[in-house]
Amino acid sequence: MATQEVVLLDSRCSMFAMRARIALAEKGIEYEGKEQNLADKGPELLQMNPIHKKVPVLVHNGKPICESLIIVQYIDEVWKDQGNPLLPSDPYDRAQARFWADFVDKKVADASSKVWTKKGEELEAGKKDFIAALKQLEEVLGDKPYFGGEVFGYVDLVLIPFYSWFYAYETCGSFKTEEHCPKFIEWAKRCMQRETVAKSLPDPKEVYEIVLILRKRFGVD
Ligand SMILES: N[C@@H](CCC(=O)N[C@@H](CS)C(=O)NCC(=O)O)C(=O)O
Repeated sequence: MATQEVVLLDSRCSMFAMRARIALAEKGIEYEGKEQNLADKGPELLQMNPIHKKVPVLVHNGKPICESLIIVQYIDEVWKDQGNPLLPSDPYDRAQARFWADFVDKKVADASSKVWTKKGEELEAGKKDFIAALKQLEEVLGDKPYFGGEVFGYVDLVLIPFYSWFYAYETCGSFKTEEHCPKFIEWAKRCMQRETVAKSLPDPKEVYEIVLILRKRFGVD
């Protein structure tokens, strides 16, 4: 393959950016990571993602690709001969994997954000929805080691970044996920043994520090 210039507009504790980092690691792609200040967005982010103005953005040979699910699929397609295929080859299995990735974005992301940004009844409702979404995912996982079956795949990659936020969710919401969803935690620990995942996720305490700052900024604390 000709020389590739790969840049990731990144943010260490963004679960969406973590997805891009894991996918790049899975394919063994060398890239330049550029940490963005989301409280004061720089010109490169605004130019490369003028619609949403969010990270991650993958800039491949000068051209931007936005939205983490699209970025991961792009990486899987462009570097298809490198490393583990992330999406299944069968069209039906691929559609199912995309469905559950969409479920993660709609249900897990939404409920989990309520767990650290809300209080009182809204917090309780967020916790309930969060646990319900994880229980649903446990059902999908069944007895398989990964959502991808015997191998780590697209849904595993899309979901595992949330695990680095569990300490913050549990501390803010005073609950233990493991008491409700032990199989989910077993799956998460299995994924964390994978080098590509372990090196792409931040320390949960680092996430918690940021959550405390954001809670003050949003007026939660
Ligand atoms: N749907 C987007 C979500 C990306 C996103 O929410 N990124 C956050 C960081 S976790 C961000 O850049 N926030 C800045 C802002 O909202 O102004 C994706 O999957 O890439």
